[in-house]
Amino acid sequence: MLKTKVEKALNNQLLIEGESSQIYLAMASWAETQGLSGTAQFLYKHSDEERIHMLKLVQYINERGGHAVIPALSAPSRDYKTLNNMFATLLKHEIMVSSKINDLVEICLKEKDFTTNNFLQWYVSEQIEEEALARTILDKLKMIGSDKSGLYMFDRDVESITVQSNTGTKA
Ligand code: OFO
Repeated sequence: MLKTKVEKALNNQLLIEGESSQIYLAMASWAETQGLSGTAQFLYKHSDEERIHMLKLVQYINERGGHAVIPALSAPSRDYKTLNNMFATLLKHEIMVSSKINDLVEICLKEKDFTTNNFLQWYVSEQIEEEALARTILDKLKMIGSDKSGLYMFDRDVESITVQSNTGTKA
């Protein structure tokens, strides 16, 4: 049975993951309107992954005798100005998510909920990978600068940019 404090914190994380999914969906839609179809596909996929992060939490909370409450989600920004700006926003968002996951782990340890701590370790590793991926993409965009053919190739290849292809840590 989940302790109230842990259940509340997990429900809060569920909201963050749901909002992440909406943010990436908004980014995908913006990219598509800019003719960046590769980037849009990358972000649609990322949005689906975030929804799965949320779903895992919903099921975990309920399996442990809690109640996963499905929250209202706030509207994400609709305009991201430039690709660079959008991925910088994405990285900042992932850094915020990582810190929320760390806070959640801290609560579990304080409450001696080692099962939930164990469950959360998947999110801890996932965050390391997601931050690394966002940094890799930003580095690439910095290199490209305003070079149109570089941007064309970036958009064509972004779906295959993975942490493994750049750091050797993950597919
Ligand atoms: Fe982008 O990460 Fe979920 O957890």
